[in-house]
Amino acid sequence: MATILVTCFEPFGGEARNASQEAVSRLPEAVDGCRLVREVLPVCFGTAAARAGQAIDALHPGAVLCVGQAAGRSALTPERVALNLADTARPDNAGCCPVDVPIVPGGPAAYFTTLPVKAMAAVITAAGAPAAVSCSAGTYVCNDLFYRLRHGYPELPLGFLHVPALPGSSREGPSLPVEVTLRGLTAALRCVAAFLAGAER
Ligand code: PCA
Repeated sequence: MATILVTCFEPFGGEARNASQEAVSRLPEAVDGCRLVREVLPVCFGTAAARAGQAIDALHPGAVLCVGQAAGRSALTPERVALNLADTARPDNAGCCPVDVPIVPGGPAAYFTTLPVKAMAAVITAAGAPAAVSCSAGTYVCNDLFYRLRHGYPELPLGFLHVPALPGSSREGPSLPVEVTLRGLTAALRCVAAFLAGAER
């Protein structure tokens, strides 16, 4: 049975909850013949990817889907691009606040996802959750994780999905109930499972 590693993030930025963690914790043990292994990551530049890397090295998953919260977005957004740039005015959970620095000095400016983002967006929509392909994962910890993993595991089917904040979170702006996010996330993972089955054939 193939394994899909699904990572999410702990709360950050003074919020009590992170929508990615709430949704990922509600996932079933398996979808469409793929075992799902969950990992909660710290919102820390570098450390998040190191922890995810340990899980990848231990599990040898067939695919990895990293999930994070994007406050301000109203849809689930599979990310197309990881940028070689860390730039934030908001410290991470360890107090790090990189400005205008490359994630991997000398590394490529960007990596594309190796997951089928358009198909994922289509199945999320079909499952009744809002979805759109995104071309920017930002320049904070989510992008840092995505870039470092694409850099370190170039052959692995690997991508990132941003999800909206939860209703009642401390930030103003759009939100989505966790049940809706979970429905979309499950559909996206089914799509990844089908992609893996197709790749094995
Ligand atoms: N979202 C942040 C980091 C952790 C999370 O859930 C981001 O988009 O970078």
